[in-house]
Amino acid sequence: MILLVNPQATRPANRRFPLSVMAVGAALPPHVTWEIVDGNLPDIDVLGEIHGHVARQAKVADPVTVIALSVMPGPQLVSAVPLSKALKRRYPNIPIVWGGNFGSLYPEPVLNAPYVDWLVRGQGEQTFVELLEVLAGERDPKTVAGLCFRQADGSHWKAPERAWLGPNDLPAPPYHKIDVEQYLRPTFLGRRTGVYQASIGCPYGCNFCGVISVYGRREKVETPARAAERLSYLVRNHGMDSLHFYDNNFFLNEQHARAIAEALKPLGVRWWCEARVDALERFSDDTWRALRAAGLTMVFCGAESGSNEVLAKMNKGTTTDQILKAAAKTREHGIIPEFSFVFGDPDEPESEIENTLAFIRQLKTVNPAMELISYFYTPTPQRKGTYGGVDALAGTPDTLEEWIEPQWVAWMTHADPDLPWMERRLKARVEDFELVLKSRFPSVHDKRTRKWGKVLGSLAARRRWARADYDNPRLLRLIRKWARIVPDDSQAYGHLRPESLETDAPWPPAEASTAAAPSAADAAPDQAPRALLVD
Ligand code: B12
Ligand code: SF4
Repeated sequence: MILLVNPQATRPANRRFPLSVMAVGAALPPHVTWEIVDGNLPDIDVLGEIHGHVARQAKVADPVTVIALSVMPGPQLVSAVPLSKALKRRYPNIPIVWGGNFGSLYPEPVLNAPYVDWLVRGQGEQTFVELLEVLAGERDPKTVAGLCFRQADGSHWKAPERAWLGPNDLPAPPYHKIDVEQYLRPTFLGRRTGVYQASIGCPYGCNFCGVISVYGRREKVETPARAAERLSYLVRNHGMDSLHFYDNNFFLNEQHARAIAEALKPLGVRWWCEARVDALERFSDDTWRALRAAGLTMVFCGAESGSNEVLAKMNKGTTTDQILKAAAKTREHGIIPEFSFVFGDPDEPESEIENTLAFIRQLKTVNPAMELISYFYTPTPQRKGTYGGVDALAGTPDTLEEWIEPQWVAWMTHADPDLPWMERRLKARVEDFELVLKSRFPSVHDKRTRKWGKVLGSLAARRRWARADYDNPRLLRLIRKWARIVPDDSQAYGHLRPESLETDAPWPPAEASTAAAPSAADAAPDQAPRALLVD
C-alpha cells in the first residue's frame, strides 16, 4: 500500500479537497492500493493515522511500502519537515518521497535532508508511477524524468524535467478516496464550496512568479465540457453550490471563456477564478453577461502595481489602463474583482508604494466593490542579484531546518519578507493603508469581525479615507481588536510558535526502530507544528 500524505497547510476550518495527492493517487495502476492521510482535517493525528495504516497493513499481505508527502512552500513545509523526520525515525526502511511546489523549486535542501529518500519535481503522476517501478527493482532510477535522489557518494541526481500532460490526459479526481462531505465548506460564494483545477501552467512570463519556474510558460486546459461533467458529480451527489477554481489563469481567450460559461451554466453554481486584466478588458459585453449568467461571482486579478514602468519591469504584460477597464467592466456586470498588489519595488520602494496606494484609491472609485489583496515583493525562486542598486539576497538556505525558520516562512508566504529595501516604516505604511481601507469598506470575506465592529470601523474610517490620512490609525486598530470574533481554534497564520519546533527531536535520531506498531511518542500531536497555518 502507498500512503499519500497532505501535511497540514491550513486551518481545519479552511480545508479543501487535497487535490495534489488525489491527482497522484488517481494515476496509480489499478493493482496498487493507496490511501490519503490529510493533515488539514479537524482533529486528525497524522502520525497516529499513518501508524495505524502501517500496523494494519503489516497484518495483511499488503504492507505500506512508500509514504509520499505533498509539500508546498510556507506552512506546509513547516508541517512536513518534523513529520518526515518522525516517519524516517520510526520506519527507516519505508521510502519517504516528497513532491509538490517546494521541492520543484528548491530541490537541493530536500536532497540534503537525510529523512527524504526521493524527490519528484514538477507534475507528479507519471513520475511517481515510474518511481514505484524503480522501488520494485524493475528499472534504473536514472531513466525516470523528473526524479531526484541522493546517490551513494552523497551527490545529487536531478533528472531532466518531464514533459507534462494536460488535464485532458489525466484521470478524474478520485472523490471516492476522500470523505467529500468533510470538504464542502461555507465561503462567501456559498454554503458548500468545492475546489477544482481545470488547467495546468500559465503562458505568461511575470518574472516574480513561481508557477512558470515549475511549469515553463505554457498552459494546457481541460475541455470545459469535461470539467463540467466532473463537477456535475459533486453538484448532483453532494449538493455543491459554489466553486473555487485553482487555475493560475482561467480564461485562455474569449472563445474559451464563452465555452466555459456555456458548460458551467447548467450546474447553477457560483464561482471564483483567476484571470488577467488584459484578457478581461477585451471581452465583449455578451461574454461578460454569459459569464455572469454562468455563475461567475468573483474574479481575482494580479494587478501588481499602479505604475506602468513597474509592470513592464515585472514583465507583467499589462497596463494600469487595462486594470481600470477591467474594474469598470466588473462593476457594469455585477462581478466582484479582487485585485492583488505587490508592494516594495526594490528600485524605488517609497515612491512606488505611494503611487500604488493612490492607484488603489482610483480603482476603488471605479469599482467600489473591489477587494484588495496585498503582498510584499518576494522574487520566487529567490535569486542573488542587484536590487535597488545594492547586491542583495544571499540566495536560499541549503537545509530544510533553515527553511522552516520564521524569517524564511515569512518570505515564502510573501507576508513579511526581510528584504533590505523594504524598511519597516514602509511596510507599516502599507499595513495602515490597508486597515483604513478595510475598515471603511469591510471585505466580503471578513467573517472574523463582529457586525457592530464593521459598522463602527466604517464610520471611524470615513474621515481618514476621505483625507487620504492613513498614519497610525490607532482607533481603527482598537475597534478591530475589540470586534474580533475569537477563532474556533488557537491557530493563527503567521505566528510561528518556536516551542513547537523546539519539541522536534534532533536529527539523526539516537536509535532507529523498524517496529511497525505506533508508539505514544510518535503519535504525539506536537510533532507536526500546528502553529503556522493559513488563515
Ligand atoms: C490549493 C493551494 C493552496 C492551499 C493548499 C491546500 C492544501 N494543500 O490542502 C492553501 C490555501 C493552503 C495554499 C496556501 C498557500 N499557497 Co498555495 N496554492 C494552491 C493552488 C491554488 C492549487 C494547488 C493544487 O492543489 N493544485 C492541483 C494539484 C493537482 O496540482 P499540484 O498541487 O501542482 O500537484 C501536482 C504537482 O505539484 C505534483 N505533486 C504535488 N504534491 C505531490 C506529492 C507527491 C508525493 C508527488 C509524487 C507529486 C506531487 O504532482 C501533482 C499532480 O501533477 C496553487 C496554484 C496552482 N493552481 O497550482 C497555489 C500555489 C501552489 N500556492 C502558492 C503559495 C505561494 C501559497 C502560499 C505560500 C501563499 C501565501 N501567501 O500564503 C500559501 C502557503 C502554503 C501553505 N499553507 O503551506 C504558490 C506556490 C508558488 C511558489 N512560490 O512556490 C502557488 C503556485 C500559487 C501561485 N500562483 O503563486 N495554497
Ligand atoms: S499571469 Fe499569474 S500565473 Fe501567469 S506568470 Fe503571471 S503571475 Fe504567474
